[in-house]
Amino acid sequence: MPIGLDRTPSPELLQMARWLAGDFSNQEQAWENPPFFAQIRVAYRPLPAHVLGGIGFYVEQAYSGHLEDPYRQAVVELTQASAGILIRNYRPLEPQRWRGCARERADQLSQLQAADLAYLEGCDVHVKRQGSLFIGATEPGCRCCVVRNGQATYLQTTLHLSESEFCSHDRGMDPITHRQVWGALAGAFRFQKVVDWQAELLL
Ligand code: CYC
Repeated sequence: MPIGLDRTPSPELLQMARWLAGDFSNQEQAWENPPFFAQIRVAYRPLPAHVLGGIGFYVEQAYSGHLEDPYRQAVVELTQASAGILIRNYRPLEPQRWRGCARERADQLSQLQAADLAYLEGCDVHVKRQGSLFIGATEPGCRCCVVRNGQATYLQTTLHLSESEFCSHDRGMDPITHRQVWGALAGAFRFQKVVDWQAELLL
């Protein structure tokens, strides 16, 4: 943890954590617009406080018929920064060990340690509260490197979080042309919470 970072969660940070804690589905959007939006589930499972020392989530994103085989596993840490909220992104070093822990095997997350994670440099998401919304984007600098289908890209993501919706738009961009290589072509994914885990934040 960087020296000087304030660990006391602000009311704003707690609000964001409560809205984020849950299992989300974009079923409505996928039904409305099937060619453009696959049906996806995204789970933000609260981590026990001892894992990162603050507010953290274990994340699994999967196609809705294949929850057992997530295409992305991550850990995010919500921290208070002077200019707003900063989300640090991590990748588990042994993803297969944690597969399924977002939903069925969540009790095993108590075994997770900081040493099991690699911090993803350049992938911090900067978030600001605007009225009843949290709005965020990856830090500037094109440094969040993601290799997908053998192609080097950098990730540019945007986030809109309210009490009822989690909207995100992950786009992989070509580092030279800055054109979009992967990610939704028809705008953001719109997720609604189908299971609420905010009681697990124990704050
Ligand atoms: C990757 N999505 C990422 C990465 C970030 C985010 C930072 C790069 C780091 C990583 O690989 O874990 C997104 N991080 C976020 C967001 C927040 C955050 C939104 C705010 C809470 O802290 N993503 C979607 C779609 C789907 C998708 C449903 C289809 C486009 O939201 C895919 N995201 C997706 C993929 C990757 C990714 C495939 C790359 C995973 C890989 O490394 O292969």
